[in-house]
Amino acid sequence: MNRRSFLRTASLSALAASLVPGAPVLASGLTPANAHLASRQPAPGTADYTLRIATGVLELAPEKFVSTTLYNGDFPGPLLRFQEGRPVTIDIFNDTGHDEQVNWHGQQLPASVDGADEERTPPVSAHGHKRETFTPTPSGLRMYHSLVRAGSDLSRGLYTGLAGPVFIEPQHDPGAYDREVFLTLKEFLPYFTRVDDDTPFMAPGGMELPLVTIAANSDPGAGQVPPGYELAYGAFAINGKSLGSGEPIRVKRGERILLHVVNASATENRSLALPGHGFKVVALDGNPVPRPVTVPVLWLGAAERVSAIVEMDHPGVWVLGDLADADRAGGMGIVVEYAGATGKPGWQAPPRFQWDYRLFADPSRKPERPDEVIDLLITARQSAAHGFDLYAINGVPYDWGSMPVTCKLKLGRRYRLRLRNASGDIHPLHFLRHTLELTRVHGFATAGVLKDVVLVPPFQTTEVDFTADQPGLAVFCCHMQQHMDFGFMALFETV
Ligand SMILES: [Cu+2]
Repeated sequence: MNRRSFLRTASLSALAASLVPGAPVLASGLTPANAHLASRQPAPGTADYTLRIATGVLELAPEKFVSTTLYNGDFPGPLLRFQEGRPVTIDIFNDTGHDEQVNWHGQQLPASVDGADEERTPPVSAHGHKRETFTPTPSGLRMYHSLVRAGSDLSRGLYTGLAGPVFIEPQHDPGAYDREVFLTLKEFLPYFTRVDDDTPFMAPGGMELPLVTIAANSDPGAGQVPPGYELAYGAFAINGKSLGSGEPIRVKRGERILLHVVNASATENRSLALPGHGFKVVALDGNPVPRPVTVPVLWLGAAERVSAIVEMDHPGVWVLGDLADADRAGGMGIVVEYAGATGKPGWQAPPRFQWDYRLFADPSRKPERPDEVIDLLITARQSAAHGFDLYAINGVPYDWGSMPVTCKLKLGRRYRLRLRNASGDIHPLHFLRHTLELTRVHGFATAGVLKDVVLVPPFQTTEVDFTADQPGLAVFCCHMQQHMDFGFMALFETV
């Protein structure tokens, strides 16, 4: 057995073991007694970055500390700046008692390092160390985060503070800005509720009645059981500080600030506005948009990123914050302070505005015809999984017992995913290791907007195209942790 197949087998048996309570099989193949020491032997050579996964205490505000799992003891994890096409080495230490996966969200990396159990990436084993080497691509704003099943355990996966920004320097940078500011949005102190507070922020554009009918037929018992658990949070923060507690963003009149915003939420869609200012959106999920447009509000589904230039032309002290009053009051904001300005930070609600991906598309372009169309029908059964809503793609909730391949793709072929959402939720759908081009939104054809997370509104069909240019396994899922954990996943394999 060569090293590679050993690793693969070992990681699979560890996965299998993790499904059987009490089975002490470790990914390293060592016994629990000696694994701790052996796995800590540092590999030779120096890594470009080191990430250490451990529980820690985060100070969100004076005298308000939360306990969670962090990278390098802080939130967000360190900003990792890579150069497109230049290999990097990352040392990852896992001081927790669970195997972890560091997912390189938005990059096109081999499944062996991408960071997902289903893709058979060897995990960073509990109390273990792993060294990863890869060649970052594509350029732009990416992120890294924990990608493990949490289920009902709110101390795991994206419910923790395990997230951080990645910026991959492009080979050519248009650079029409003075400086960059990275903002990572995150909630803390998660708990369950049965209140659904999804923000219906995208133009409804009409529900498709066939999808409503499918939803009703696929869950005839809905309404006769309590609603499934939803996530709520006790604290909100940008860059790990609740509004008013951290350092403000200090600016000068006339400056052009390039904001790189990462929504690192486990479950929430977020918004941001800055009174008296507009956001010129230049990239979505790190990919330059065909048509940069200035908007009064940014909207980001879970794991979405926006890069936008703000002209600092409205002096004062302002709150850059979420539109949801309760969340902003709970800390989802950061102060922007002009040089020489004083006083209490001001907030005012922005003008009414409907976020729509098509704003940033090239209106003259039509989508190219794909080689093949794949239908993915999304349904849900209320409270069907121990009180959680159970999701299915084409009638099948994903099975982590066997982690089957859902669909095979042919290398080089252009596919269209027709995402038919017959559930009442808006889902941030994510395809790992690939870039998706939006080709139909709210019933209209569109082209040119490239993303890796796409918000799919309820009872609508959204279409995205991609080229199967990444050999091997790739996860398709809802990026909301509790949807992902309760069935909402498929596994593609390109051969
Ligand atoms: Cu979802």
